[in-house]
Amino acid sequence: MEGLLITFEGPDGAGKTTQVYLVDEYLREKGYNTLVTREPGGTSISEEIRNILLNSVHSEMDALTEMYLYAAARAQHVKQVIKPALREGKIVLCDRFVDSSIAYQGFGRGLGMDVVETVNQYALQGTEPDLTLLFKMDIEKALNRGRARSGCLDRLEREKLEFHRRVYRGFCVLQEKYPWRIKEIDASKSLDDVFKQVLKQIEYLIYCKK
Ligand code: Z5A
Repeated sequence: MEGLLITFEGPDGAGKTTQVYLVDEYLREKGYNTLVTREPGGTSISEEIRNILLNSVHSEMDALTEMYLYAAARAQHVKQVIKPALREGKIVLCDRFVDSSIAYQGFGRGLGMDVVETVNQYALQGTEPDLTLLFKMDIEKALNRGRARSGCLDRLEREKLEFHRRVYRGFCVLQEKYPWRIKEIDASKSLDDVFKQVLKQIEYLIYCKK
């Protein structure tokens, strides 16, 4: 089977990371070759960029700088990690990807979808997700879940609720624009229930690609 890129998207604290690891364990047990990675991050350069992006010290960061830094981290990640893994036939499970840039920088920061998509076309180098699981739930509840877990907030988590609402709207617009790729997961359910929804989508994708 050719490689597959599956991305996990949605508001902060919706349960994406938890599900990435559950899926990884499940697929490995079934004998699939998987790779878990994340954005921003996934390479040493991209992880350094992540530290700059999330550091709450940089409260003066301009929206354009932010967009380019996410795209720069992505360009390195795609070239160094994602493309080689896909060539090797791996199932790549990526915790956030380009849709987060469109939602957070395009809608949240107000740069607009077109600008962010255009800049990211270069970063993506022709790579597109085969499936995107969009974790949807009440954003306040999701943010509270994340905050209960980590305690201290990064630069984006410190943004006002209104910012996170615009981001969420961005994800919904993307879902309407790319319904064949972006599948909704009801993230308000229990861990097991969310896992069942996630597996249903992934197993269908694997069945279609066989
Ligand atoms: N960002 C951007 O602006 N532009 C971009 O292009 C990209 C990213 C790629 C990265 O943050 C930040 O960068 C992010 C978007 C922005 N900022 N914000 N805000 P990150 O990688 O550090 O964090 P995150 O991706 O936003 O997610 P997170 O905090 O790790 O949350 P999560 O992965 O969705 O949730 P979780 O860690 O799996 O679970 C959170 C808690 O809920 C935890 O205690 C779990 O045990 C619990 N949980 C999980 N599932 C459930 C269910 N079903 N029920 C009850 N409790 C649950």
